[in-house]
Amino acid sequence: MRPPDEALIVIDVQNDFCPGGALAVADGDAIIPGLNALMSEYACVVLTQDWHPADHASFAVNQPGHAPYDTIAMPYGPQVLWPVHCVQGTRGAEFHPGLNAAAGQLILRKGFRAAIDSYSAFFENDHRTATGLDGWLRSRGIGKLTLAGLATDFCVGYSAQDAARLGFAVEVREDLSRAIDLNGSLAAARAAMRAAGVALVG
Ligand code: VGL
Ligand code: ZN
Repeated sequence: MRPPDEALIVIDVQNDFCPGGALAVADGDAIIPGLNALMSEYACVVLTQDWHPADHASFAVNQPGHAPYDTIAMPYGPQVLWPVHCVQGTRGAEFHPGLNAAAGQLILRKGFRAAIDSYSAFFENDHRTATGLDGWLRSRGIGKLTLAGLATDFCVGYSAQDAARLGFAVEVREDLSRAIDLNGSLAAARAAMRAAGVALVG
């Protein structure tokens, strides 16, 4: 087992991000056996779940004149528009059935406010609205985080950068993560994570 001040955060391993899903990440399901094995090493495991209302502002269908993967200006900054995905209560929003979700002690849902997206598990995309995860981890004595899941260049990447800025020691298991890689987003996310002090391992 890992030391008691370490936690594993498994990001968005949901049906819609796996092959056959609405926003499928190439090979997204290939990481699941490794994630299950890794979860068994940690006394503290958090699972995040992208959890959007059907009228969510990040869905291209809700932005007339725009198509998926366009970027638009939102009041809180640039926002990539996505196909409809991870709608609350749908099968696409459920964890992949192969994931041992029972190992998670906290399921943190994010992106549930229609007007704002939330890639990071710590802050919504305005970089100000907190999810409360920082306090949850701190009050459990956690200081070191391992992150893995989907997608490396969006929810894993933003979560890792925020965690490092909040003062956690952070490593991202790249071998247990997969990327969307939109217009160079993977290279950009890797550089931004490194600049924030995140260790890219695996
Ligand atoms: C994600 C795009 C939209 C992710 C979530 O989990 O990385 N990406 N919503
Ligand atoms: Zn989303």
